[in-house]
Amino acid sequence: SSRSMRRDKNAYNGKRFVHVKNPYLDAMEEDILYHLDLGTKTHNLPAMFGDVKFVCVGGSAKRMKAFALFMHKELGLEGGGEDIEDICAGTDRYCMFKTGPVLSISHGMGIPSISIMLHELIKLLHHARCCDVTIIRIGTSGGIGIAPGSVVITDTAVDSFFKPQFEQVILDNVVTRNTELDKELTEELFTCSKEIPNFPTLIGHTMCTYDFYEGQGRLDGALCTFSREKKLDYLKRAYKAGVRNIEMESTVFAAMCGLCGLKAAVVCVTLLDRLDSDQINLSHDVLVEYQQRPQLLIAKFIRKQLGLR
Ligand code: R2B
Ligand code: URA
Repeated sequence: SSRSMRRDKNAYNGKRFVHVKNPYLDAMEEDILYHLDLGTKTHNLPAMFGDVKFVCVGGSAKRMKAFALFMHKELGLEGGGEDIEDICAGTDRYCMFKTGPVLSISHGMGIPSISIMLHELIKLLHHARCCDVTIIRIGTSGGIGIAPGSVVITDTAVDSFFKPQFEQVILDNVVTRNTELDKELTEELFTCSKEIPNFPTLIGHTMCTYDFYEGQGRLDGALCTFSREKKLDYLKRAYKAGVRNIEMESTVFAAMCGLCGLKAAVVCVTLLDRLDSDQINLSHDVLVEYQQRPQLLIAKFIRKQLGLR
C-alpha cells in the first residue's frame, strides 16, 4: 500500500523513526510541550522515553492509569506499581504513565482534545528518538447492529458522511487527510482476540463525529431537530456503509499517526446498540468490565510482541 511504501522510505538502518513534518521544528532552540508540562530543555526526553515501543491512548485519565497498573502486572515488573507516577503531574490537561516500554496517556474527549495531545506526543517521541513505535487508541463507543460489549477493531475510520477522510482546517483552507489504519496490526489484534475466551470481537469501520448527541443522531440531547425515523435511517445507512461503531477521535488519530510514521490501531468496546437506544444504562460493574476489554486485548498483544507468552 502507499502507506507501507512511505514507511519504508522513512526507515534508516531498518529502523522506523517517528517523524515530524515541520520544517520549523529543527531550528527551534527549545520545544515546550505545554499541555504535557514537558520540554526539551527541562527534561532529558531520550533518557525518559527512548525505549518506548508501545503507546496506548484513551479518553479518561483514570482508565489510562488503571491500564498502566494492569500493564505493570502483565509485564511482570517489580513491585505492585501502586506508586506509579503521573509524568504530566504538572498539568491536569492530560495524564501519562510509563511501564517498561509501554506509555499510557489520556486524551480527553473529541477531535480537538486528542489532536493537541497527539501533536505534543509525536514531538515527544521524535525528540526522544524513539523507533518502531506502535500506537493504539483504546476506548468506548456506541455500536450499530452489534451486541453491547463487543470489541470493534477499526479497519478504516470514517467521518459523518461515511467517507474515509479527515478534514483539517488549516488557516482558511480545508486539507483532506487519509484515515487508513495499519492492516497488519489490525489483523494481528484480531488474531489475539480469538485466543481470549468469550471475547466478541469484529473488524469494521468506525465513524468519528464532532459531538456525542446531535452529531451521533441521539434523540436525548438538550437539542434535537430530527425524528426517530430520520435517526434510524441514518444509522442504518451507516451500517450499510460498513460502520459498526461510533466514537469521537478515530479520524484525526488515524490521519496524524499515519502521516508521522506510527503504526496505529483503534480498539473500542461498544456500550450499547444505537439501533436500540441512546442512553447508556449499564450497571457500574458491567461498564467497568466492558471498559477493561480493550485493555485485556492490548495487554495480550503487547505480551506476545515482547515474547512473554
Ligand atoms: C467515546 O466516548 C467518549 C464520549 O462518551 C468519546 O471520547 C469517545 O470517542
Ligand atoms: N462513546 C461515543 O462516542 N458514543 C457512544 O454512544 C458511546 C461512547
